[in-house]
Amino acid sequence: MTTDAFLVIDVQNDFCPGGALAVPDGDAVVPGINALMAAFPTTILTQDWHPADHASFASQHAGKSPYELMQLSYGAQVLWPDHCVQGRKGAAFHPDLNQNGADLILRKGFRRTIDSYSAFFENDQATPTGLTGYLQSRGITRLTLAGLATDFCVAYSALDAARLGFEVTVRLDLCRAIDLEGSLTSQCNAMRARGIRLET
Ligand code: VGL
Ligand code: ZN
Repeated sequence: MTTDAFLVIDVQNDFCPGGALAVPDGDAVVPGINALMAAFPTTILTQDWHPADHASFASQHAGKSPYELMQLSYGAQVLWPDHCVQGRKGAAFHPDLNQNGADLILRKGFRRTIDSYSAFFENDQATPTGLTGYLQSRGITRLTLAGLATDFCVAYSALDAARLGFEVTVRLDLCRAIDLEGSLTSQCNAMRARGIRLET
């Protein structure tokens, strides 16, 4: 069990009802995530943490609307409503999330020109966040993921973790999805194909 960690993705106000990029029913995951923390020796929280002029925001591109695709330097990027701006209320964790239970809070997406869905690599799939080293140096080999959103930051993190050789479980019952044009189904299929265990 000491080789296990619980990785809780982006349970922040902007992804909960009333937030700037609200995930339907997003806040429903909070009680179950809090309860599950007690079962793990290590819990890590991630926090989407963007500058106000972040390149993933549709507002930064003339004539573009949220949820459109755009080519950025590293490839295709979905454009989002402004969300999780550093230091603002929308970027704060949901007030009921147990932050005291976390060993590490990892911020991501703080570079203006590049998004970071995954907790391991930014969206160029090359720039590391440092999480791999943290986990490996602590001897962690198995990860359980939960949080928001299933089909973006949770799935990207789970897929990277599996590629890096971790044994990965995603607690779908403790995740909620954005589901853009079938993204929930396609990401669940991709995770299954990678050998990730999806628990409901
Ligand atoms: C996320 C879109 C943009 C997520 C973050 O946490 O899934 N999605 N930024
Ligand atoms: Zn974001």
